[in-house]
Amino acid sequence: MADFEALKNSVIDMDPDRAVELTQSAVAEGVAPLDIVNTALIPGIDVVGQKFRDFEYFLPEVIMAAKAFKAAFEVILPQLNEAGYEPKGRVLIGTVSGDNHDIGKNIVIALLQGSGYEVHDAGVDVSAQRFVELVRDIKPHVVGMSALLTTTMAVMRDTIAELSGAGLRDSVKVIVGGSCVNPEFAQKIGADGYGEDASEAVKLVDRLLAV
Ligand code: B12
Repeated sequence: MADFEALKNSVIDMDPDRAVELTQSAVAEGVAPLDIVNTALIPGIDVVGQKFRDFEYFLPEVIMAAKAFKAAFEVILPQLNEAGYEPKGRVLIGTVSGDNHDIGKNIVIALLQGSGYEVHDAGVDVSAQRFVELVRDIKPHVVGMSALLTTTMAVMRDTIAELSGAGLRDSVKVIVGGSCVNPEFAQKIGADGYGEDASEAVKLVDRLLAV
């Protein structure tokens, strides 16, 4: 009998080896991959997000828990694909040009993947032109931009302008985040939304795509 509670706790306890072991045995028992994600992994990372907000967990704990989550998710991913798993949507996300901070972006990616999105990581130091190229290639439903440096915030505005110039603005929802950005700035540059943290990012994408 698959131990969902133990698997959930392995994410909360930041234990990738245990997470992989429990996921492998659940898969071997024939548990549906989506059940593993929805019943154990997402509830686990949700608790981690909550602990982070409550200052009970700090950055190292979140990164380790995200690693445990990712390790288990990698075991399941081929099964999900075989099961004809349909992602909820496609998201492209990157840190804007001039900015190399990626810890927050990576947490957003882990939570979006965990909640069923296909996420393409554009990496860091991504220029407006590069975002446009990637939107053309990947055709995401949502583009997310992260910035932590006030000096790089303007790249978000430039990217939206470039997307409009390329005739692509209406084909994607644009969301922004990072500690130097706020809802007023998002509105001012014509983004479709702002997410304060990774859980908010997931809720925002769900809302924008109405899933
Ligand atoms: C770690 C860190 C670094 C690391 C980065 C390591 C890495 N791989 O990311 C290193 C040491 C390399 C670094 C370098 C620099 N840093 Co630094 N750094 C930080 C620090 C301490 C933590 C950032 C962090 O990871 N926070 C934790 C994550 C989880 O939070 P987050 O990024 O905000 O992400 C959350 C939300 O914002 C949101 N989110 C994030 N992105 C997105 C995107 C979307 C679409 C959505 C919806 C949501 C969302 O969800 C995330 C998860 O909840 C901050 C200070 C701080 N307390 O914020 C300074 C800070 C950001 N750094 C700063 C500076 C100045 C620099 C340097 C210029 C220093 C220097 N003189 O060299 C360089 C810049 C290098 C560069 N070109 O990018 C300043 C920025 C000031 C400003 N406002 O402009 C800060 C604020 C420190 C300070 N108080 O002065 N830094």
